[in-house]
Amino acid sequence: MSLPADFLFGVSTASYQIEGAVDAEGRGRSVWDDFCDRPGVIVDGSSGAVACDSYHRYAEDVELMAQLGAAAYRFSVSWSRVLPQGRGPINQAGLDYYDRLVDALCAEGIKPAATLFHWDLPSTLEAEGGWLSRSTAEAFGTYAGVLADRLGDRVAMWMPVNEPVVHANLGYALGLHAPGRALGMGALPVYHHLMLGHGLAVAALRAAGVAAVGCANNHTPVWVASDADADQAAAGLYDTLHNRMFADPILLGSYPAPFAELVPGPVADDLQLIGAPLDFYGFNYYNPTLVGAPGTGDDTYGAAGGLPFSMHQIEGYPVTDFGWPVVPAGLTEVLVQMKERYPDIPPIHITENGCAYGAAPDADGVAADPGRIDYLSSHLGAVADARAQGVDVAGYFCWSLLDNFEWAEGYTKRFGLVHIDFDTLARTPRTSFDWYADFIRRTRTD
Ligand code: PNW
Repeated sequence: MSLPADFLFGVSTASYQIEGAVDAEGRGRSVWDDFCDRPGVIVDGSSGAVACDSYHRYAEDVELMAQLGAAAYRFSVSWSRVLPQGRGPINQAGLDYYDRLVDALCAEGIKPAATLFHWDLPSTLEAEGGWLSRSTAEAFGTYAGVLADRLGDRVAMWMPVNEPVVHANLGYALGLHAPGRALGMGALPVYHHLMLGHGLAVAALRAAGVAAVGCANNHTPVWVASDADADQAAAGLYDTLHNRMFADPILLGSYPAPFAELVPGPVADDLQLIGAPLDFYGFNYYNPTLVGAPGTGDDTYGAAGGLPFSMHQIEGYPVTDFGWPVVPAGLTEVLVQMKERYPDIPPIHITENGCAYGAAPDADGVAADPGRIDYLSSHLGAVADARAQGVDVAGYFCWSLLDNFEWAEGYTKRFGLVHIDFDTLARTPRTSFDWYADFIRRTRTD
């Protein structure tokens, strides 16, 4: 059970979660700036206004990655830093920041891997309906071309949209993330426009001749709460919504039943774009999901939107600081399932996997996080198991390099290999950082 010497090891972050500098040189506002201004939506009342200040401290962060031995860095570009109005005039200072970051990575031999949209939509586009509007998808395609023109000669991997399912569900169906709309099933146009945005971005990136284009979809094995017919039906529906609604159009060029008929717009033409071949399939995994019929579980999802399923707590596994169960076998299970469902899937990269454990430095400056070491080692083992069963997994990006702004959880959940003191912004690598560095080194040389 091992990984090959050429396996791509990386770390992952996202713009609004680490950059700070929200008032820097020409940056426009994003929906996350606006959302954080609403009272009560972020548990600690915080925002990403400063976060890790990586906009100013990126050189230190690249140095940490060099120490780690990371071969790739997945970061995201803030759309409103580059195009303050979402389209139209370019903010050169914003583009210059990503240019410097990419150069610094290349100087260390670290492959830049860029996500174009990790949830921080320019506020001007939200005012036009955000992802409910087709025009947002069109603006996204143009934005992708702007980035390809400037960074296409050096960025090794491109991922248009991070986790469309999480953004659509939490941002537009449930209202727990920006832009804070609680539309329930009324969020369906968002699903399609995120996919159309993906397709238009892929076309723009291909036209510019960039190195490799993929995606970054969240997947979860869906477990059924009981054998009851109603539970099985609800779990099947949730599986379709979470695992197939964004993978089918990308990999098969069609939407799955029963949602296919409900998707608005000139869908047949759009699917041509959306189903264009990719060089890799980016895959984010955290934990399995246990689902039953509405009214049978905690009902966070069902109660919020009158949705046709209900979420159950998974018992019998260790949990992270987030309360998420640690189930490495779930990663093998869902990877094997992907290969069965999509035999022609391109090579998979795990574009996110990680856990919240908040260990702070002790009096000797040691931040010991054995829980994260267990999590990472067992999930890397799960990747090796999937490979042994014939799934081509070519890379793994740990979420995350740094503790950061964890969306509605503010700074209360810490996912970093590196601890951040949010008062001083001091960076302290945890013991998991040393463990991962050693794992990378051993895999490369064994
Ligand atoms: C991902 N869920 O979000 C995101 O891509 C990251 O920005 C985030 O920091 C990380 O995972 C940890 O949360 C998710 O409710 C948010 O299933 C919520 C869920 C999954 C992923």
